[in-house]
Amino acid sequence: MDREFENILIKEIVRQNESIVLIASENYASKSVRTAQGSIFTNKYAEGYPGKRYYGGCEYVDQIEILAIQRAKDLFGAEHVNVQPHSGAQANMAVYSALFDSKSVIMSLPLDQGGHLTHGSKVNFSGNLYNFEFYNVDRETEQIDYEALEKHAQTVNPQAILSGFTAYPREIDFERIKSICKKIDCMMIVDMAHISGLVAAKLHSDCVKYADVVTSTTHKTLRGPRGGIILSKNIYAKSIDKAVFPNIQGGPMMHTIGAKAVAFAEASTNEFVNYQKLVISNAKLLGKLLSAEGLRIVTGDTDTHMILVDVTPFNLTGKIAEEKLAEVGLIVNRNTIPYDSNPPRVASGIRIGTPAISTRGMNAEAISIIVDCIIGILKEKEESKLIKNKVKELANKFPIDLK
Ligand code: DSN
Repeated sequence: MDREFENILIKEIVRQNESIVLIASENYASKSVRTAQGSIFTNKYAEGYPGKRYYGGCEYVDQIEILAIQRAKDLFGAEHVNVQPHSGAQANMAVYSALFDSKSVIMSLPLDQGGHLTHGSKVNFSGNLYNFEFYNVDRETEQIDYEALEKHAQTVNPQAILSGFTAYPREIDFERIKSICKKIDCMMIVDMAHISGLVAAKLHSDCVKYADVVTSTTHKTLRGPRGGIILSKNIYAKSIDKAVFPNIQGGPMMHTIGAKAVAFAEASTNEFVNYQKLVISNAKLLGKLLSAEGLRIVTGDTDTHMILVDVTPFNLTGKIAEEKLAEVGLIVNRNTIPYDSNPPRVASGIRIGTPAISTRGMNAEAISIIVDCIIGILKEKEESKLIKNKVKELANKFPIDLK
């Protein structure tokens, strides 16, 4: 192996092993997934789709892509699946380019209330090329007010309502959103990147059943390789496939598509359902214990893999909290909270997720140690060196195979 590369890799293995990853969008892919992703399928060009490639020698990559598509269809009950998007952002870009033009109005939640960069932010292609109209969470409940969304949608008359968020801890009522879309005769688009593992395990309301088009990453709660997918009703299949290739992408990453196939099979097991149950119960417990210590949990609770924590009761900003926690090996990200008075670089909150620690097998006992460490460092109750040792000790009790 390249020495310089290996030296850095070893440091990252130690970092991942000895820190406690609480970033809601991160996880540890299995060895089978990583083996597939590191396989010789990386050597193959395969522009096009199975049976319709622009290169010779595609007989086995065709089999791999068909396998990934069939497994994703079975897992999510989707009519059509495109497994080629390199990322969630690429998946969203393909969907917009397939379905909308610059005049189309798409309703979405803004970035500072839990939406994603690709849901219409002005610093992103989405906000520059398309016409987004934002809905909001309610100031009091910090949750989506579906009645207000319906009224807003009736006045805006959008081509689509986009839901599925990056920093929204509560279950989304997809059935209700579908009924709004039906009333105003618009499309329903869902970006389920954060919750796709929960949807696969049937522990979250099912968006695939209701939405016209669903996008996702494959590496968050779904625990696959870093990448994207698009699920849709059959009537959108042709235009979405054309939008992915040849419109916005060239050759698909066949090694990643192979790893997606492996991950979809893993996600269809009972073991995966039990894992997702642990993800949710760990997140609920974290929220409860942090709230008992005086931190404010945005929306008061969680139904998912994440909590959003307002750190202002401790006179901290999200940025400072993130930095203090990182010092002792607790890795989170700063996050705006609804109607935040701080800009995103500073933010008043931190987002904490349990997918990665649950993959390590951490449960209630570990959660209470994590909470002690979080409070210890944020309240400066104990020397950071001591807390860092506790974090390392806990991490070492739950090893991960990263070789
Ligand atoms: N940046 C990802 C997240 O952390 O939620 C979403 O793409």
